[in-house]
Amino acid sequence: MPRERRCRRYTAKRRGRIERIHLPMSESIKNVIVGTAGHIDHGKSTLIEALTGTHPDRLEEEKRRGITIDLGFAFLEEGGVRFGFVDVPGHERFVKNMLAGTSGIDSLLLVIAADEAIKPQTREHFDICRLLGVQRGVVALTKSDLVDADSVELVKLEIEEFVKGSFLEGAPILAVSAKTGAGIPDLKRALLGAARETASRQTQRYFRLPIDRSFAVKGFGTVVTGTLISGQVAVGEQVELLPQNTKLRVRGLQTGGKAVEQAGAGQRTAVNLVGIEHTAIARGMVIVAPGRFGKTRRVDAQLDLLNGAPPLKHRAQVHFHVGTAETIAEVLLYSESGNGSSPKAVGKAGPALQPGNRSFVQFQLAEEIVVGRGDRFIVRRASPATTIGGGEVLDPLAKRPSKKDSGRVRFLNTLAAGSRVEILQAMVERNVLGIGMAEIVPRTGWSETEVHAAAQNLVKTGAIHVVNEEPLLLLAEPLFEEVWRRLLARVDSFHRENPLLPGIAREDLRSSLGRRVRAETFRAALEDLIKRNKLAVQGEWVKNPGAEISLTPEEAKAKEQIERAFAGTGLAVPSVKEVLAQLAIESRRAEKILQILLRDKVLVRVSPELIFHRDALARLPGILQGYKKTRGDRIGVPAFKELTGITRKYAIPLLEYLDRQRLTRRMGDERVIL
Ligand SMILES: Nc1nc2c(ncn2[C@@H]2O[C@H](COP(=O)(O)OP(=O)(O)O)[C@@H](O)[C@H]2O)c(=O)[nH]1
Ligand SMILES: [Mg+2]
Repeated sequence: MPRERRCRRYTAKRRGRIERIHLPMSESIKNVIVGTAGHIDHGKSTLIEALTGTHPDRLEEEKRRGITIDLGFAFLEEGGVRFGFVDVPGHERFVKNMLAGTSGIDSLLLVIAADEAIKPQTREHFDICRLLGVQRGVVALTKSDLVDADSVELVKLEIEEFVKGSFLEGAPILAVSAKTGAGIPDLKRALLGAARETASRQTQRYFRLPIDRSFAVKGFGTVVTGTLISGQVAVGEQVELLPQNTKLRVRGLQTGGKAVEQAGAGQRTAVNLVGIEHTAIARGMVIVAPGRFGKTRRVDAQLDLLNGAPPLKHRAQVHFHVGTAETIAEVLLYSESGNGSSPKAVGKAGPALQPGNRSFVQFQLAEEIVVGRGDRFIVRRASPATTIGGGEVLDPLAKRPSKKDSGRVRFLNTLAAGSRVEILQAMVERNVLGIGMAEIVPRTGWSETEVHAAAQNLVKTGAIHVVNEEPLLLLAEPLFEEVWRRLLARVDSFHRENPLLPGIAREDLRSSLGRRVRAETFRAALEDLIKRNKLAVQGEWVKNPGAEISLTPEEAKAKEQIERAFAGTGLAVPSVKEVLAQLAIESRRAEKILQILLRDKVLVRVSPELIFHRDALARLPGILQGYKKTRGDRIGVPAFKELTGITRKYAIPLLEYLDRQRLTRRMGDERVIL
């Protein structure tokens, strides 16, 4: 079929597709998640209270010790923006908790005490925010009431130097005091300014919420909370808990402390779930739109090693943090040397990754987690526990590295910098079996609509072939055409080798392709070839459209002789062997001609040794009915022999044949004529 026609058909069928899309959220309010960062005791939690009226420390131990251990949350609605604040612990022992909170933030509130200035966790938290790709924020110079104006100016200079060249370069640095309230209104204004520049989160993508807390609420049951990072969710919907693969129903939703019918990306969200104990859910798990995300133990990524970090060796062990999850991972370094396509990540160690450098890597994870393409992650060293780098997930469902896969680095480059169309093409081309929607969506994070649009584009350029539309299955066009060629060649050779057979059995044709071709691909290619009149189907046989069985004159004569031999003897048929032996042609060809007669049902095989002519068998019902009328419906073997004039050797198989044909039914030694 011409290419244009194929792609028009694809477009036409796509019309009228229905996807589960939520209506846009009715209010025009913008949701922005702000995360704190900074050294312990620099006044982060107190500042959140000064801004929102809510003290974010909620654990008994936090209140008693006066330090933040885990994440805290507070809300503020101001100037058309709904702020969700995530307060993080500053203590170096709780960086792990800090990471879980920081992964979902849109904007940073970097807190630095005027009396202490920049301290170790100021640096580490700031590094983490840079590596997580946070785009904007403000700096609050807290405890300004404790120092004089000159000191404030000095610390400001120090901070300007510190953030130079980062996303915070040029961001407001505001002296505030939670104690006197000085500077708090200015800080709110600065936060609003940053919020206005924040891009709205992707509500059109599929729903995902990494869980940071799970608890029980009296009268409601299990509630989980987290920052809703993409898509939307509504009360009554079904969601999937990963990595467990448990389907659960959403009974209720809260955002900003209020019950809502629907929550969207960029909101701190509490989800009341039906059908699970809160103790079965832990931080690091996610709830997602069913079937749209996959759990993984292998992630291909781009890793940036921090300047101050030690060199990272091939197969080094690290802590891998993404979303609210954390797991131990082994790092395989992909080499970009030479032609840029040899994976070092196979076997032998190469040079270590140097501080300040970037590399493609594979993380082999100790535990299954859920990540999406484009997710930012952080890598920490086990001891001493420090942040050494971070980066971006390129392939969340990466395959095991292999020596044979020489195109991996090129593929990762495409994933890092290519357009959607380029990425889809590369993905399809790297899958000899083809790739389906069920794999494309979790690996790319695109919506089905986006996948279809990119696929249509590639069908037009002739790069890929739509093997199946629903569910979508794509195969590289050259591979599909290869299947065509192989089918045509196989049918051709079959005809050549079996001139007396009408064609090759469908199943034999299918298995000639081997296991590297899916059943769907075989079906689609065969269908195409039939439509294009390159092949034809006759019953279970696939053949060349023009192919007819052509007999030589001797073969035609032999065919007549065989038929006559059986037709002329009624039910007292000759032995097959004898008939074939009398023919002038060789036995193998004679056997084939016999097969043709059997296939055309001129002859009927009644038992392995006995063959009858169809005319002889056609007379039997009449004979039996005549017997039934005069002598009753029972007939024994001797009576049957007498009636048909054949010996016991023939009578028994013939009666069994009649039983199978339901003309008679066996009862003890006799038959009932039906
Ligand atoms: N004088 C003064 N003390 C403050 C200010 N902000 C916080 N503090 C105190 O600093 C201590 C640590 O504050 P906290 O908010 O727990 O710090 P965090 O560890 O960064 O969350 C507490 O005793 C606060 O009362 C401020 O603006 N002025
Ligand atoms: Mg605190």
